[in-house]
Amino acid sequence: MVRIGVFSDTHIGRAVPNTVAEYRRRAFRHAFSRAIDLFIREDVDYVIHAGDLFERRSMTPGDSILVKDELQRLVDGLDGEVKILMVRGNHDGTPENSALDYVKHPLAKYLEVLGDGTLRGEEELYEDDLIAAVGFGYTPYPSPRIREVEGVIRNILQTSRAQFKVFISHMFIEGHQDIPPGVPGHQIVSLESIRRLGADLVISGHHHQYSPTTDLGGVKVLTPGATESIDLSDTGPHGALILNLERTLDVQFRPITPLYWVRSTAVEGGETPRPRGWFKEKALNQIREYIKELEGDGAKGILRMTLRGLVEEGRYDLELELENLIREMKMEKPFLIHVELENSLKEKGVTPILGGTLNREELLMELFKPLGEEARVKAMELVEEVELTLEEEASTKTGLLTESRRREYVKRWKRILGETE
Ligand SMILES: [Mn+2]
Repeated sequence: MVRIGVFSDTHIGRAVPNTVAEYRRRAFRHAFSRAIDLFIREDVDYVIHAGDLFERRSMTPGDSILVKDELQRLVDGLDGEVKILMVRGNHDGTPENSALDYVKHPLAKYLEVLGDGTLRGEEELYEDDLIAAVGFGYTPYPSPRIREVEGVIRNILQTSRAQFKVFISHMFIEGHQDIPPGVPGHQIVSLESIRRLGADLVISGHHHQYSPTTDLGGVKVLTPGATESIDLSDTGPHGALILNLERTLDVQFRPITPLYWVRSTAVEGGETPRPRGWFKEKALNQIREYIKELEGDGAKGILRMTLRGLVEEGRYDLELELENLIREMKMEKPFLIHVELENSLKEKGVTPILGGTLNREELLMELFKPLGEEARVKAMELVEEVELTLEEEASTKTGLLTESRRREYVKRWKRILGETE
């Protein structure tokens, strides 16, 4: 029997939101260590990480040392009888400048980073008697790219004489994961593309929620999800997978107890305009409830609270008032680490410029309408790319990109608008 420990999206170095940066950094480190504990306890033969090991833009030297030490602890705890396979995620950096290099070299004997060769169309394979593995590193265009290299992948997997053929990737898979709305088609890979690869097992990171196994008749598709809430709105549960491979594949999801609770809640005002005090009262009650639960459990926690509805006046004053009260509550009740307020209130009599019911994609479509169909598609693509780049590369202090990076996008925007320089 072969035992494989699988995890993904550990985002070591993530420190969002900024107000509780160091709490969050510790929480991601904690989850990583608990996953390593699990793999040692389960005496696994392989560990697979499906990308976003790090969050490169905010990671510190301490973060890479922690990961290196923890992987070394894994190797030692299993008497050197383990192989670690990884692919690069969008937060690990580019193929030329990947944070995975920080741990790859010190652990070279045990660790193999796969996937960037495959993206270039090369035959890249990890292989022993038991398993053959092909990786597929992050690309913003996985759907067309996988079609281009599918022949290469199928060929090396088919020629391998290993017992189990594994494909490791960092991408969205249609019909398997619950993909958030607004993700463009070229970022979503179809199950049909997956089926054609010739793998027995397909593992994908990128999606932060664990998805139960999809069985394509011979091909099993797995998403372990993240080990900790990446965004405060993530519901979890978060954890790692233990796979037992014999004739059949047995998949077990093992939750990881987080270092701090993360909870998301909302105060819903509905369509009726309500006074400020109404929202304040509801919000404070929900926070008190949360504190009670935390105290009961002896746990510390972060609460994300969305305010929605129609307020009679002073939506920003309300926010300030609440923030002051929350500050006092935190001093008094140290179980409460932080409340992240999302103020989505509308004020009575103030109509938004564009209809308030549009979702993000509809709003962009509306905004770019005057450009005409062809330019509109390009503009939407540009927005999406800028958004992704901001998330991966923006300075954690200013939230901005470097001048040279910005210039690239400005140039493209001008081209879309029909200007040539
Ligand atoms: Mn991720």
